[in-house]
Amino acid sequence: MAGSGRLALGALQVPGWVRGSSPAVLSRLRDAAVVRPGFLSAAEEETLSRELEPELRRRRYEYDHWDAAIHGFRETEKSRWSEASRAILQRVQAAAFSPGQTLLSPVHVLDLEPRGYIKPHVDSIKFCGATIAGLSLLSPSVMRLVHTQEPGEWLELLLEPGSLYILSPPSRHEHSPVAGRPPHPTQPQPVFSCRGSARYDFSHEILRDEESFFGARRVPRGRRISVICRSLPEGMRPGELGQPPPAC
Ligand SMILES: O=C(O)CCC(=O)C(=O)O
Repeated sequence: MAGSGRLALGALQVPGWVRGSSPAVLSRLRDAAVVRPGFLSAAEEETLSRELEPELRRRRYEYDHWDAAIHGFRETEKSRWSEASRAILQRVQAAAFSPGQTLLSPVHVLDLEPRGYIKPHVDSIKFCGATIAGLSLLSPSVMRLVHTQEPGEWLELLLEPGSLYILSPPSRHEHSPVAGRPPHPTQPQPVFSCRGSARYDFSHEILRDEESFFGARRVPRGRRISVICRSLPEGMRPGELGQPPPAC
């Protein structure tokens, strides 16, 4: 498991903000779970935090619904942004989404209090499309991805404030490592191989403070705000989607 993997000698770290259980997992998810540290400048981080604070402050933190994926959080879905924030979100869109992907509007904003955390979950294909991209503000945190069938296969992402993470399916050009070789040129090409998909084969979670380690490094958790852009589920048109749950 990832928790004991913290001490496992076999755990690999490539580069400084991604570590995984084996070279195979790191290589398989290389393009499917990406972190871009320092994506935001300090001024951009400040712009987003300042804009979000009044809206978030009006809401109460929620705790302990037995089946809830998140503990100690408040949230908002935000459609109207200042011009400065819109420019940041456009940079996220350009960095994380392909031109053909339609983004879900509004943007989801999640505020985890210092003891708050997100339990392991696999995103529902009903509410989330192929790609999610999240900006982290205020506190560092660790996102852990664990294979749903092979719990020994895991990846951890160090999410510093100002970083962007992107979870997406492997590119169309990749092929399943199970098959071990590319499909024959005459075979129909899959849009993407689900094997190795960080979105659907792996659960993801944000670790609670007591478990917040990146390898041997303690990552103390404070209040964390994430600004999450999601693509529209396959085959769905804007406006057709119901209210997505806090962690979809
Ligand atoms: O807060 C985050 O960055 C993660 C959110 C999440 O797990 C989700 O939207 O499915």
